[in-house]
Amino acid sequence: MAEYQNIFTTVQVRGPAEMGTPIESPIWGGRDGTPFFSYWLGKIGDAQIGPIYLGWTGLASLICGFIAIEIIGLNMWASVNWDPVRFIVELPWLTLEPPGEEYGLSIPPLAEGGWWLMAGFFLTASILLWWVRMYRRARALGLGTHVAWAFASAIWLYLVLGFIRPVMMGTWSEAVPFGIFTHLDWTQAFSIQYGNLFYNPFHMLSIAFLYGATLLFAMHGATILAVSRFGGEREIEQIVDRGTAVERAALFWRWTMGFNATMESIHRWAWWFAVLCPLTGGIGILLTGTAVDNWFEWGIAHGLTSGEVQEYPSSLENPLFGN
Ligand code: 07D
Ligand code: 07D
Repeated sequence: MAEYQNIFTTVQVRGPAEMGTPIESPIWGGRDGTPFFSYWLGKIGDAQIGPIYLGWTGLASLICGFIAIEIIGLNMWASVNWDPVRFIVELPWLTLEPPGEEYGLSIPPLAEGGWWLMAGFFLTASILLWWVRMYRRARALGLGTHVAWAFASAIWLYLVLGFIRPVMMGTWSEAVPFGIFTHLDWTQAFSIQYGNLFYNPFHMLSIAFLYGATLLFAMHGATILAVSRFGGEREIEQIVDRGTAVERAALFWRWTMGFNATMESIHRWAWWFAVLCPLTGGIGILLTGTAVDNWFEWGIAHGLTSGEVQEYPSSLENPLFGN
């Protein structure tokens, strides 16, 4: 009972900290920090904070991530003459740009993209090391490695955007800048330069999985909350007993739409939709400029559009196609 909480039973019972299963680590003791309890975090999750497993890959990842953020941040700060107020106020507009086209895939001077290349290297090292950490922690706990592989899908899109595609195009200048609004400008420019990304079928697939993942998450989250009055978020006994929260949840969907997922399959639905979003997206980006130069023309050639585009609002000129 002490560990049972839901939104209706917000009583926080304090017992001794739960240290988790013992682990063997020949080099490093493994977990750091004395656990403590947070009332407010207890409102949205487990009130116990720590201990955390740092380990070598975790430590190396944090160091690389810190170096990357440091390079990006200091370059941004330098760009406003080291003025701390402007740095904070203008942060969303500040940027660290990739090298110009003239440098191809060579290493440019620091101020002309060299810092960007270095930041990218450390950010990538940090992300990959974090992936190794996730994989290894899952293995250490005897889990499947599903979380690591889902993360790998996001890393795939990230690598396509910033490394694989630029290498295939023969220039770092194709890559994404490090900046909050400039990366949006890049996204917009990319779409226009390659003829409107909406006609890229893999962008379509990626969007379908993005929207689908949101829908599934809403349905699943709502279903479990709806049966939490019967203890639906609890585990095994709910899954095997008749008349339980889980059976009601399943019946709800069978009655409303004829079909219901199972307690296991709903999580496969969620995993695949989420994973397929950046996976298909990465394919779409990789094809752009390498196999297909203009998605609008590709759309005409493959019958997606006649080339006649209805303009909205009809009173305005369309800046993409001219009039
Ligand atoms: C809520 C989990 C927490 C993560 C957060 C993001 C940073 C960046 C960098 C100061 C859902 C932390 C952000 C560490 C700090 C500097 C230089 C995840 C949650 C809160 N984008 N994008 C954002 C990244 C790309 C696009 C926001 C990263 C592509 C559009 C944030 C990458 C394209 C919009 C951000 C990346 C693209 C955004 C909120 C990497 C096509 C928005 C993100 C590494 C895919 C939205 C101002 C969020 C926005 C937004 C981060 C890549 C398009 C700054 C780290 C190049 C259209 N992106 N993005 O909540 O408000 O994610 O922008 O690939 O409208 Mg982006
Ligand atoms: C970015 C994966 C990498 C992130 C990693 C995380 C850190 C920080 C720190 C926790 C998001 C690293 C994290 C470093 C950690 C802390 C604190 C995943 C990322 C590894 N689009 N579009 C997509 C829509 C248009 C364009 C995908 C919609 C226009 C480009 C998605 C619309 C133009 C690209 C999507 C729309 C355009 C995309 C991204 C509508 C611009 C991409 C999926 C309604 C004018 C990307 C194939 C994703 C892609 C992408 C949605 C419109 C351009 C489905 C809904 C036409 C260039 N768009 N888009 O998961 O894959 O991203 O395309 O108009 O590159 Mg788009």
